[in-house]
Amino acid sequence: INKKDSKLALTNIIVAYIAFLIGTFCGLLQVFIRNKALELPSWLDYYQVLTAHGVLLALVFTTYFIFGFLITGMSKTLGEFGPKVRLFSWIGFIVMTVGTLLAVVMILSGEASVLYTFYAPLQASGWFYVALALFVVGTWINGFSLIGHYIVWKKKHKGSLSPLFAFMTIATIVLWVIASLGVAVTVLFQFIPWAFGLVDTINVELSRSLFWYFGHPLVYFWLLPAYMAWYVIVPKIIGGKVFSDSLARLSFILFLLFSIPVGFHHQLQEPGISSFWKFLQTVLTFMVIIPSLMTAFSMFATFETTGRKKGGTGLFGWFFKLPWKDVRFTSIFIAMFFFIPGGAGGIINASFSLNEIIHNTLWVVGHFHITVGTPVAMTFFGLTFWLIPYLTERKLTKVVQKLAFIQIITWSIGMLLMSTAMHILGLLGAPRRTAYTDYANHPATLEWFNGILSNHVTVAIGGSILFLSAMLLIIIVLQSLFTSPKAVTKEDFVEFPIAESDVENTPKILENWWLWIGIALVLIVIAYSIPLGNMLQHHHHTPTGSEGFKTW
Ligand code: HAS
Repeated sequence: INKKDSKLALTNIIVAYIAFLIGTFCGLLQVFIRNKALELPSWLDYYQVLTAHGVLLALVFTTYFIFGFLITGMSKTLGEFGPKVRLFSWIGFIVMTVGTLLAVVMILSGEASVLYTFYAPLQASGWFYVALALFVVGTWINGFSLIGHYIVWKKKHKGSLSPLFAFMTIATIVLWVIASLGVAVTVLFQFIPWAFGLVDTINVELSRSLFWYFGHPLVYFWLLPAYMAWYVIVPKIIGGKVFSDSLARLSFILFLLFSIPVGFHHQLQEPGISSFWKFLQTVLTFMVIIPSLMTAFSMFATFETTGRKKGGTGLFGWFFKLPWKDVRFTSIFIAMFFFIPGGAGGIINASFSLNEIIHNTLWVVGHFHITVGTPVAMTFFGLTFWLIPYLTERKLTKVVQKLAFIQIITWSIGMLLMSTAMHILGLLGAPRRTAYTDYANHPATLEWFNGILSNHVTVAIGGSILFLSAMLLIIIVLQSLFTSPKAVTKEDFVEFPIAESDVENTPKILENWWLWIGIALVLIVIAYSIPLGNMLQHHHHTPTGSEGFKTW
């Protein structure tokens, strides 16, 4: 791609990996604190480290990496950026980065130990919320510049469907913009006035609801770029084609429709929302599972058809024809594999009354380490291995490939140990998010840790292996950025793999954005308007609300 575009993409990816380095280090501290093997110095607090870990990995690493990947793919599939698009992407990057730096300063100075979910009644310095607002506005500028690039392409190619990669990028950005309106509203109208002392009270239930209106689709903002790699890049690496262009597009449209009106499934234990609305959103949550099941089906179909084409016979012969020695494939395959228990866990969480057993326990922490922490993160690793050499025009050396194998295997083992322990401890009742990591040594809690898999040692061993794996990844990133030899011959150049996708039978209606955005908004209004209206009203009539919440 154009050099100027690759510089833009690389800068985003570099920030992602700086966040990854600090974030994973905080993760290491985390497991040792839980194990009581480490006492933090007095100027550091448990919740501060936990906040840094969550914000840097779940929010900063993911978002920057996603933009790096989308920018590269959009420049590759739709052609190089025009000067305006490029300028806006840089402005977006700068606004995001000012926000990120301010947020990191606030967290490190102990002024924002409110965890990555930051909802009320926890309160941070007002500047932390200003930082969040800047970050979100930066993503919008970045997102709209990608939409602008797409519109320019569409105008030049009237009547034709856009390439699958571009279509999926737009769906992801639209999802993000609609979702982040919720967090923007709560930050601007609730948190900033409250944290700067302009008002005395905050409507806690409303803030949590607006947060989760955003917080759930946020997880699909992480997942969809990973799915883009699964749908568009993996088939090319294994020598096949996209299984079905319409299926792929339809699944992204279903995410757009059903990702947002489901936030209450994070609030099933909160008393301020009536069961009817919780149940409605539970049903919609089950709708958003469908596009993931479609994706699983599509992946199996791609693997089987490609494997058979390569001569695999019998029931499972095709399986052995897949390119297992190619780390670009194996990494993402393992990522997919982790999503089977990850997704099943999600279905358990969403199952209304079952949620009572797992809510606020370590199970949830286990769940998100095998959703965002492996399927998504390891897909991003799998992309990193070739994406950075592609952008720096360096070789993907044998050494890097070997290191990459060790990296993904250690990550898998670490995650398996750590998340299994977390799931079991959670079922036994161990709470998440508490600095009382020994649970005051209560006899009932001590028993939790007697199991072979369910003890803090397993978590600590898992966490340490993960940290080593993270450092390996940093070495791979540094080598691909600076020390791998420059590509000279044609074979040296690393390709950006994009699979062929037949659009002949794809209905044009799938690219009718206004239609889908319209339906998405209707669903949001149905799921949210009455319960949010109730929250606004009830707060108004709560006489003791103000002082009560202030002292929480
Ligand atoms: Fe979740 C909590 C429900 C998916 C992330 N989730 C969280 C939190 C995070 C998170 C970060 O209903 C914690 C938030 C906090 O801090 O409080 N989640 C779901 C459901 C899904 C789901 C129904 N979650 C995700 C994804 C995430 C993510 C994706 C990140 C990227 N989650 C919940 C609920 C809670 C929750 C409740 C609140 C819990 C509480 O009470 O606090 C679904 O989207 C899952 C659908 C997925 C599938 C899997 C399909 C499988 C595929 C792989 C195919 C494999 C292949 C390889 C082809 C149905 C696509 C095959 C190879 C072989 C060899 C077999």
